[in-house]
Amino acid sequence: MEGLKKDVIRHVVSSLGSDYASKSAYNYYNALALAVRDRLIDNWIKTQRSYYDEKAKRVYYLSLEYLPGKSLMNNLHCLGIYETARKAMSDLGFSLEDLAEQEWDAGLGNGGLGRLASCFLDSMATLGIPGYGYGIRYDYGIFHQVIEDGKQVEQADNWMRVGNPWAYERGQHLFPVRFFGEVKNWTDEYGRLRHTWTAGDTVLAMPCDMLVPGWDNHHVINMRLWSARSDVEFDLDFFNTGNYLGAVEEKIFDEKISKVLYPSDQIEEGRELRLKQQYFFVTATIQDILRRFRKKHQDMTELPQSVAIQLNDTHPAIAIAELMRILLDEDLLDWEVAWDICVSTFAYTNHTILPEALETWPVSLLERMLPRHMQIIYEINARFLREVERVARSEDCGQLCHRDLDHLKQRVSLIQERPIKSVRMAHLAIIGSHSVNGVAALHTELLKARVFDDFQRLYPQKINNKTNGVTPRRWLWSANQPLSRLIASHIGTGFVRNLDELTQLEPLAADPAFREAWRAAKLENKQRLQAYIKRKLMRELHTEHLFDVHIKRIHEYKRQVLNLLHVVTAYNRLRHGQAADFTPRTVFFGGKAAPSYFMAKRIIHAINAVAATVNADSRVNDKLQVVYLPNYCVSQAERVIPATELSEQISTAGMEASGTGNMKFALNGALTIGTWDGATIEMAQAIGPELLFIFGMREDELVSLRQHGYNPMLYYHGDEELREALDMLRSDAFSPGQHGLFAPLVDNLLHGGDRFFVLADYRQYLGAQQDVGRLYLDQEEWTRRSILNAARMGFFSSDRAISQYAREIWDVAPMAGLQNGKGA
Ligand code: T68
Repeated sequence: MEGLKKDVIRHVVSSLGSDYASKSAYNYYNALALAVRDRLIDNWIKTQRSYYDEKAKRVYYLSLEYLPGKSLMNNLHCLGIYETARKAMSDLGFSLEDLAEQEWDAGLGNGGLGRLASCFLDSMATLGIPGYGYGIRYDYGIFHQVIEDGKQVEQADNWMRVGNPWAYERGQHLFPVRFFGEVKNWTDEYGRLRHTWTAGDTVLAMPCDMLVPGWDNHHVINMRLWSARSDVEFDLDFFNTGNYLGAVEEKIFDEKISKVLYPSDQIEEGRELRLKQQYFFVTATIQDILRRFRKKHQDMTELPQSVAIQLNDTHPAIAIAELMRILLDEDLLDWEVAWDICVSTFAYTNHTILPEALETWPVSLLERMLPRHMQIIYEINARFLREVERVARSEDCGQLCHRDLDHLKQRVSLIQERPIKSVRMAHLAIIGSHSVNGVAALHTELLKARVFDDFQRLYPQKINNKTNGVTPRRWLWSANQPLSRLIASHIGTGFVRNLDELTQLEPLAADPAFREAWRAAKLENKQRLQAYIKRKLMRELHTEHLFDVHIKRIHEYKRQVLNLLHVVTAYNRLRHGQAADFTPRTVFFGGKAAPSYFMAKRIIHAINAVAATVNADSRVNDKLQVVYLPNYCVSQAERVIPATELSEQISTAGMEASGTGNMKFALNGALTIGTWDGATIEMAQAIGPELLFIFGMREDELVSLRQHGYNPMLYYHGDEELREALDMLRSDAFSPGQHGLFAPLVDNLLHGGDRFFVLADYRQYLGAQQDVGRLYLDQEEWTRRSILNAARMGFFSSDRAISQYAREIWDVAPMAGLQNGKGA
């Protein structure tokens, strides 16, 4: 401890240039972070060296998004120095919790996809897998959400304004990134046509490294994030021609590339800057991968034995064309050889079946910005369509393909003609990869049967499932110390590395003393949340209420509106005196809406309007409260999830690819009210469906309902409580003076086809909520189920997921000596 204290003081003085006697929490947080980073960097260097020494096959995870959240607590826990740090900082006059508050969340992602990437890096580090995360260091991460007059207002997230003590900026290792320009043809000595891309504009990619430690194993992997730097300073002419301000403007223009994260999830943002970001990221990453590979290899055909590249959705899929370009134009390989290398190296993960989220780029834009890549994509397509023709004519594809060959070719082509001629990035990713995976069993089945059914017939081995997982280090151990300590006191700490060990809790569910201790831990978390809400929102929570929580991005398919209709119905019953047996509850909502997503923003407004009415109504507010948690983010989830008793996972069946929040809640002992969707299905199967509150129509039932003509008006007319709730929303019951404010929401349900079947599931949802309320009154049974839920969540560790990727997709093994955890 004395060592750590000395290091912190030294950093306050010599790294931050401050007086250690002036007790600034900001300085002491930064100094502590630097002292922790010192303890990581030796192991990071040793880890990187060992990869070279052992000629290890490396895994590169390419993701435009990461959501690491805060690093301090997680890193202290991984290093096993949390207690030491707590005491050291207390000696210096600080509470560790307060210091941790100084850190800004690294919000370099939108939601589940970005958070999954961060969980996966944590697992690679813990399992000893030679992995690297690659991404973009956005200057502005996901916007900061404030609620003003009930509405979402976006503020810039200038997360690095106060510096980032965790990152190493490596300004000396810059990679050139080129755009535009033209392609020149030439003939090589064997008479073959060759191509050279002479590009117009150049910017530079600067690496910023963040260290990702494994759990208690000395293995530290790298997350390398690229930041755009202008090459203007390198081109002295620019400054010397006298156009100084012009040169500076150009510099600013170049550096715009990594300025801001696109804040939309589940819709495609077809903007030129977004494509620039993607290519900027991809070419810098591929150059870096090949630089490392070429240190030990001359023969490019050995690449797939040394390198696996995982594409996190299609956002980095242009990497396939980029690697082809390098192999063809720089290494001068033949097409077939280059293509084999690509396909064997790449693998692609799909995260959505929503058609509006499948990425396409206009051919005209690609031709201008990346002309050589567009040529390569055309050539990939021509060869692929010839192959399709061959397979379709062969016996093994059956008559179906054959008869309909032209249509089949149009459907699978990399190019779609309408509404504008564009490249389908998912098709490029499928064809250019040896593995295509979905993120939960149902999602993968839907990919095979619906979205990519043609590809499933063409390549029956390619599409596979890897159900998501979450890291127990952050989402149980670090976020929920009260519960973790209780668990550890009975079964030891092995579960942090091997989550299956939680099954040892099962017998304890029958032990009344253990149940009481479990409830005490939950209560401690609820009180902690209560204190936080009081500080942040100046609201008093009732900890004896059932804490019912719905936090995730706001999206119609996630159906926050269904939850809201339940709240309005409960409010009506209480008002009308029809709910004598109502179990008191506080309903929490939280989540960001894409700034351009009108309906999602209106949903936020409606939730806040209903909350204002309910909370102000003294007839009901001792029994029902509604809280909107502004600015939902990773660190907020870490506070809220451990305090949650009921987890809302109520997406339209078939629409949520997996979900990962669902896993975090159950792991922390919340019971789930949910639909038969995404990974919630597998959770129900692992836990026992009777221990969750499953309701609503299943995916196949919705398909048939849609086919037979779904008429939401039937539900409206047939259900009095539903009608009352919708009419109140449509009139100005919750928006006095602003008549019609929420009419678009209601009209969308009643007259817009209710695409997400809110009305169809309303009655069943109410029934399930009734069951929840009843069970909560029996605290012994509730607690028993809570324990069993957590005990059976072992499968949903990201360690299991990453082990499967490693074995079944990447063909990599953990580093020697790290398989069983402890490092040398
Ligand atoms: C999520 N996808 C899935 N996308 O919705 C969720 N999209 O079911 C799943 O659990 C999770 O991925 C992990 O597999 C997203 O989060 C995005 O954030 C996104 C971002 C940009 C463009 C499109």
